[in-house]
Amino acid sequence: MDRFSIVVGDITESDAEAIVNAATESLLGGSGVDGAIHHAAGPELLAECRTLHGCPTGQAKLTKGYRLKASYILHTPGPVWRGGQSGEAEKLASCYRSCLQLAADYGIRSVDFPCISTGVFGYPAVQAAAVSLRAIMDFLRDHDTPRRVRVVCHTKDSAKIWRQTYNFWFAETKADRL
Ligand code: AR6
Repeated sequence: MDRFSIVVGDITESDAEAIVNAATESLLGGSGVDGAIHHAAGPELLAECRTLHGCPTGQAKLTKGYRLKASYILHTPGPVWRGGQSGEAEKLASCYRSCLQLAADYGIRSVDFPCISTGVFGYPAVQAAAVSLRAIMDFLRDHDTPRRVRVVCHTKDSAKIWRQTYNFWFAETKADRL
């Protein structure tokens, strides 16, 4: 899938047209990637977020990117991990689908995601990677926009998990290419 890749980095430095924020339902900022994005985008971001009146888990809302290189931010609150029997997987998949659908609606050509829910919200990394990759791949199969999607892992260890999961489930085999 040449429209998709997994990279290591700081998503606040992304050159994608839109980056995704692993937000909280209030959309009023927090720690982790949310805090880093608000810090890098500047106070105008919080001012716009206040006008949005929050966002339910699994859905997404769009703001401008302000001082970021990215033109837009897609804010999505991921599920809190409660052991896996509380609809976490469906909600996590919904975060990715909602962001990608919003990007498609706005004609956004490139989107970078962080590993939603895998920090403060405690979603186990391997399970999150499998669910998230399935949601991304299903969307890209069915839609032409966005053209490019990346997962920006904050650490090499997390990128290793995502790449192994991708290779196990999604990498094309030689037989697929024949
Ligand atoms: N670039 C890329 N990834 C990052 C960055 C960065 N600059 N900083 C952290 N990560 P988290 P959550 C990774 O906790 O679990 C906030 O308080 C991090 O290593 O940011 O969805 C919100 O306001 C991890 O893999 O988000 C919510 O209340 C991933 O981003 C809550 O935390 C997600 O970790 C959301 O929790």
